[in-house]
Amino acid sequence: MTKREIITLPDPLLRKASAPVERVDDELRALIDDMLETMYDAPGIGLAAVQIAVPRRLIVMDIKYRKPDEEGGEVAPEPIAMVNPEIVSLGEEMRLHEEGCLSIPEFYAEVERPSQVTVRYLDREGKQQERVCEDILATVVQHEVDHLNGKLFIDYISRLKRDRVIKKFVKLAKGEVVA
Ligand code: GNR
Ligand code: NI
Repeated sequence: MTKREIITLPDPLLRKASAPVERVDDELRALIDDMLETMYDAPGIGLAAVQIAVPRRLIVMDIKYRKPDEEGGEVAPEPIAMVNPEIVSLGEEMRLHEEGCLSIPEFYAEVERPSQVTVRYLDREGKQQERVCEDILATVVQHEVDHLNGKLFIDYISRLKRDRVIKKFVKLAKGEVVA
């Protein structure tokens, strides 16, 4: 397994739609393992392939794992990989959750999304699965599927706040000092 570099704003790849995965083979499983290693190391609870500059429709998640030195650590990992995920239904109830993104480091904002979604996807063996995701997993899976469509959680906040955070990352990329 290899830890990969995570791209950040304003990398234009983050705004591109990812292409479907054509076959689930050993090469794809190796990519899934690299994504999991990258996510656990970050640490994060989700990662889309485009965040490691691979614009394919593939996401990984684990809402349980914490690094052993963190509070509530040493929980067994429960990795989930979804190939070509499709949200087939959304629940009516909404939930508000403070989101962050490994591609927008150190910025957090509350986002309201459905608290239950049903996702259809291929698992790491290429078998079609359907899974009902609730609560935090519902939030994360929607955040990850958004990445596959070039959408970021800052698209749900006010334009003023979004422009401010984008500007900060543009300056940072240019090597300018940010207050
Ligand atoms: O690690 C992450 N935490 C998180 C918290 C609330 C809502 C979504 C997320 S996903 C994020 C990792 C990431 O950027 N995935 O794309
Ligand atoms: Ni993200």
